Amino acid sequence: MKIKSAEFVTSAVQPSQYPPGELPEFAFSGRSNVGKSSLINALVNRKKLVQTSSTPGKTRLVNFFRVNDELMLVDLPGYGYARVSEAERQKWRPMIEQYLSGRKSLKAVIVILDARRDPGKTDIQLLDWLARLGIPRIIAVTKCDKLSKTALAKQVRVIAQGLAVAHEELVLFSATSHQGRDVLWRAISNLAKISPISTPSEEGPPATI
Ligand SMILES: Nc1nc2c(ncn2[C@@H]2O[C@H](COP(=O)(O)OP(=O)(O)O)[C@@H](O)[C@H]2O)c(=O)[nH]1
Ligand SMILES: [Mg+2]
Repeated sequence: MKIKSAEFVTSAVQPSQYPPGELPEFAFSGRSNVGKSSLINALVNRKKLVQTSSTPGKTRLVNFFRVNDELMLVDLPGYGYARVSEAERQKWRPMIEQYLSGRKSLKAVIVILDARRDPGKTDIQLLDWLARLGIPRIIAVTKCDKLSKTALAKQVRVIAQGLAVAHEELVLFSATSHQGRDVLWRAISNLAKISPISTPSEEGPPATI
């Protein structure tokens, strides 16, 4: 995917504040501090399009980013951070639920897990919601650079088993090495029905078959 432009559009707490759903949309979800913002930044080749933080649990908004005027990337509030109150922790739930159940332009959710952690109840619940709503998912395991090859292979199986998915389904990612970036773009482009390599200016005449 050639990134020609990537820009912040708006932050929203409720559907009335969402931008018009004119472009195919992809949302990113995962527990706080999983590396969600870093993954989006790595995808669009920007260091700071999305704010990253070593203090988890800060993002309470649904943030929209437009890429190439072709698609929209959405950073959903992170869930399950232990050091905030239960009431605070529960705030993400209606926000995410509202977004997932009502957003017509949503093509898929990228569910992000930390390579070093076992999946939690909320991760499983999220996958369950998506299945029930009929929303396609892409499961990305990030921070892969933090584990040795052997440890990673082992942990990938643990994660797949915990989520009850085939381990081949997991996209191994690293925001530091950009491992998995192309695989993720290919999956997104396929679902958005846009070409991962060609851009309007690069497109030649249509190929004859
Ligand atoms: N080594 C490594 N660190 C990462 C990676 N992704 C995120 N981090 C770090 O993990 C912390 C949380 O990342 P952030 O993207 O803000 O997580 P978010 O809360 O899920 O948006 C930050 O200190 C990042 O620098 C990765 O792929 N590799
Ligand atoms: Mg974040």
